[in-house]
Amino acid sequence: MQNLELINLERITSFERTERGISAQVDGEILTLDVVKEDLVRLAISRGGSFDENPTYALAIDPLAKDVATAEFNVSESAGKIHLTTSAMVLEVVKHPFAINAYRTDGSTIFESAHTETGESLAYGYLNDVFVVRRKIGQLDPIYGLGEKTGTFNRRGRDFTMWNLDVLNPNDSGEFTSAHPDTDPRSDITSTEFDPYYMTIPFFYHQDAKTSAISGSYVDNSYRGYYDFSGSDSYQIRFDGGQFTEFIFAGPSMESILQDYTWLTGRTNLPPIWALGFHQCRWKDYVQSDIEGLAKKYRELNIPIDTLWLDIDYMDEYRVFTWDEKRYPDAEGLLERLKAQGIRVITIIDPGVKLDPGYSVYDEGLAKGLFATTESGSTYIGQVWPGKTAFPDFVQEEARQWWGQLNAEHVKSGIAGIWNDMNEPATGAISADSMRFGAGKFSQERYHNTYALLMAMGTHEGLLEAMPELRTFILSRAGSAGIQRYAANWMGDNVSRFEHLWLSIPMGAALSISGQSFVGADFAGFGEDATAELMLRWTQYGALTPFARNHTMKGTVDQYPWSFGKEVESGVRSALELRYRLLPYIYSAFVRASETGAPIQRPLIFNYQFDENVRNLDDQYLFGSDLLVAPIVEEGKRDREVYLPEGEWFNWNTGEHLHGNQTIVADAPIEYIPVFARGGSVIPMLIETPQSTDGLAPKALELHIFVPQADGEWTSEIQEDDGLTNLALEGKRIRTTFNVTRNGKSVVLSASSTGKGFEEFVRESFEIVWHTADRLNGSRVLIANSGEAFSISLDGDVLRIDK
Ligand code: MIG
Repeated sequence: MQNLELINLERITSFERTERGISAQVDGEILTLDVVKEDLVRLAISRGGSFDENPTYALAIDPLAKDVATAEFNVSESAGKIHLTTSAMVLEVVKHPFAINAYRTDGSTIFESAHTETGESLAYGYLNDVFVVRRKIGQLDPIYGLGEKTGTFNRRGRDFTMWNLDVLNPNDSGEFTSAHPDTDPRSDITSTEFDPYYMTIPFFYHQDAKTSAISGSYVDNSYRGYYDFSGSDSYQIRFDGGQFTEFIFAGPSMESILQDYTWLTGRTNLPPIWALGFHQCRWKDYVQSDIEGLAKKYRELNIPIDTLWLDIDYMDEYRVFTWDEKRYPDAEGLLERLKAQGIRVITIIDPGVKLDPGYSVYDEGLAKGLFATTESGSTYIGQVWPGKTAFPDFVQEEARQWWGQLNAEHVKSGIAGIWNDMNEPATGAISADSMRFGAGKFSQERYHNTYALLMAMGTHEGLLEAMPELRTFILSRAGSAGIQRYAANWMGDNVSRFEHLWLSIPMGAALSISGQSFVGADFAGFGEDATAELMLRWTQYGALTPFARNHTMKGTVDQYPWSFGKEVESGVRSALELRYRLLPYIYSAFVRASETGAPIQRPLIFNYQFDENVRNLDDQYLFGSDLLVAPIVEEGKRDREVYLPEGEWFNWNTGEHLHGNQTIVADAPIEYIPVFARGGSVIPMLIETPQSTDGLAPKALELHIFVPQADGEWTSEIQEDDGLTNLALEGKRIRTTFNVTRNGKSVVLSASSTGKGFEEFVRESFEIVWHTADRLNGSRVLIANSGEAFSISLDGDVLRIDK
């Protein structure tokens, strides 16, 4: 990052108390501090003496609106400092040299402005459109988050650019590769350290290495930005435009910060259950009968699958919202026949609209003035698959509505969901710089990073219009803060290498703690040829990530489950069968994510914040709150080290009972990867593997109880609902909370239920499977249950059931 001759803000000359905090004059600019909640404040500094009042699209709510309850606060002044105090924190503004510091009520630091050795203020500097904020950091303090970034989960020691990028396009990535010498991995777009990537989320966590306390920072700005954590005692945040608006999360728990962050920027909608099934995609010039053939093959081989995806070749010469009728003479019939086999179809939609007078989408966009323009007012032209293309100006609400209607029309044929690609926006060999938004008012820089979010917004509305009773499913490549409200994200064009399998572990975990929990990477890699072993290892891992899709690039070897011989085929089948049997568990994790933001693919630090051993752990993660997954990330490995955090763990594959706080070596024969269940958890599973989620209404569910040796109490939860409509939000569901209590020899599993139930509900029983450290392992009891409370106790050898 180049060094700038910044002008620093130096002196507060006056201040006043406002309805929500403080407003102060600082060298001709206005600084505002607003209390949102007792542990969440908003800082803002004007540009040229005024604030940009246009709302950003990232926020799901206006946190300063009159109807949002605020917390009590106090304003006081002493010894050249202004204090804004809530019950959880105090913000301290030093008048000269200007600095802002924040502390929790117990005195621990949330953040502190940096200054030079001679005391010069580095709290806020600017130069023309750029602003820079510099803060102190302890030498060993980890940094987490920032969404879709490469490299290790701990971001410390590196710097990052915030700019949505079509990574594989050399026209766009050249600027970034050429910034580094050939010896630097960042000079290679396929390296696991290349930066930037497809998405931009300026939200990070700063952990105090000594106390493990965590604070959070979200800068609500969509211009190009830079975060530099390479310094030993300070870090810097820079944006090249817009105003400084930052939300400060006092923490100290990562969980509460994420809850607040997702309150601000929104949470994952409840997804349709079929989106949690297995997805088969491939970029290839298929014809209709190929797709029918794939469905047939999956069913013949008894490999579960929920969707087949159509990449760009289904379109008529890449014109969006059309079908190539030669390749797909009877698209509707195809969709119907697949649906009858429980298979849904998702089609790709790029934002680039072919410049083609006579093509209705182009004509309409042009006539209504809904395409992005250049400074002179003419339609901006870029390049995507159809050649020269125009781009919808999604900053205009009317353009989003129009796009929504086009999607609504498109899915009427029976398409279940939409895949948004090239939405960085990617413009091929033509630079996007001159593409302007808001009918020419705004620069590319201002909304570049927001483009995919706005596209997803419009698409979401369109799907709701076409299928008002159903939950929507959109998959997006690019994205920014808030994208989780509308779409899932896959991690773009990775390559078929073990190191890219690894890469997706910290990347998925980081996205998940950055608000986007519906994530997954193409398995077994998009570019290059997958080997049999990579295919199997990646499927075993991918089956235990939130979004599970096999996808590969045109021209690479086939990577269907059956493409690598019988051994891989049966390994892939078992991996996918495990996912399908775990669907009640996975679905319940999504329900929680939609309610609290709690991640599904979790870094261990989320649950074990005080454990120093997990700070730099990025080759294992928690899948939901109760399963620990340790993928095989190297060719030829048949075992690996696994760190088990505190508590007790059960090896999922062997049943072995293990104590936490230790690193073990777990077996990983080619048949499976290491997975562990947390002691005290209740993991719900389907008894039989369905071939798809379509029409799924099991009569019985298995509950796996992992009984710890130590005394204690543990809770888990499962939600059952129709999986398709939003009626669950009105209480048409059954939510069961399980309690496992151990007290000496006595173990009690009790359950309570809430919810009104739903029509499709047919469950009549639970089959309880006990996992203990000793002889009871695997023993089963069937209890009648259709959503009522129950209690079972195990006292020594005696099992008692109370209803
Ligand atoms: O320039 O639609 O990331 O998943 O298969 C390539 C073709 C365009 C990039 C996507 C990839 C997709 C491919 N697309």
